[in-house]
Amino acid sequence: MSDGKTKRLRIAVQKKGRLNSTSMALFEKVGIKVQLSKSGLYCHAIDAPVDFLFVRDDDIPTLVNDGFCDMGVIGQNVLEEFCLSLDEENQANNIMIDKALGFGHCRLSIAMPNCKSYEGVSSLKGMKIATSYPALLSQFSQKNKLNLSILNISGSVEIAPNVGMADAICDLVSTGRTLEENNLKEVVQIMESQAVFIRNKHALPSSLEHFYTCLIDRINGVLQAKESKYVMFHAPKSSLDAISELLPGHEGQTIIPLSGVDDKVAVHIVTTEGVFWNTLELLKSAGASAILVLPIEKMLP
Ligand code: PRT
Ligand code: ZN
Repeated sequence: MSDGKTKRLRIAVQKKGRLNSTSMALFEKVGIKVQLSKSGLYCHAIDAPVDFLFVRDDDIPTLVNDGFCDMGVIGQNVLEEFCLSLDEENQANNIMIDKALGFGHCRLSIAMPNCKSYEGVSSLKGMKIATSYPALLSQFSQKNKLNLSILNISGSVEIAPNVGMADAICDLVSTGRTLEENNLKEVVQIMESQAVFIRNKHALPSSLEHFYTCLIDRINGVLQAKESKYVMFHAPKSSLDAISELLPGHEGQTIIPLSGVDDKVAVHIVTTEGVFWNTLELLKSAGASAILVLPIEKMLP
């Protein structure tokens, strides 16, 4: 674990790449600010007992599993690949997933050249497939009795079929553009992934455990606030209940009298789901007026 004497949490974050800036923006939102130098691999947070270690994402599970870092932000895809390789080597798994973070969404899929036919998973039998996720692909192969030959390569997987190195690939997909550019089609999805906050399961010193609990509450608050909206409108008293029910995921409502108006009230509602234009139009046609939808920055239950 991180050095007990200094009583600071050590969190591993990707140094460069897709998860870096969103991870650091999340930490800033929960009140952990850092001054980053461009080359910095390690930095102290300003107002919180936290140090960040900036590394390649592939190293994060090992750092957390071995206790050099207490926590980390990582894609589920990298984490699951790591956990399977621990199992294969009969090594202890000390990692717990604490929180799915709602960013870095992608899927791990098998893709084949457009020109080859695909008629279900059994079409893949005996194929040579290039991937950076050999353990996940091997698990898929065994489950589906495909007897795949797995070519483990660390980057530019998508070129493998075009240069004759493999029949197909197993790689991350988000928009699908990379596959399209390489004349490949996605045929099977092996897993869905997003960024997760992980920790080493061994206990922290008690003062840090308390800080950590607050940190998770704050992360929950930020994630919930992202989805939630504060909605205000005026409504006739007679149709108040019907109008409020139109808002998805609404949790209680505050009713405020309007001075000089007897038959209408002002209503304030927090909804935990998105509010779309058609919902506002429904509110309006049910009698609501002066409708305002505001974003929520922070929430604590
Ligand atoms: O240098 P380091 O090792 O730290 O970074 P990296 O190059 O290994 O990872 P990086 O930054 O590319 O991705 C970090 C994490 O972001 C991944 O482990 C995933 O959890 C998540 N993520 C989300 C993605 C993608 N979307 C993604 N589209 N990771 C990679 N891609 C790549 C994919 O490999 C393919 O080359 O983007 C291409 C496909 O994208 P589309 O949009 O064309 O489909
Ligand atoms: Zn990586």
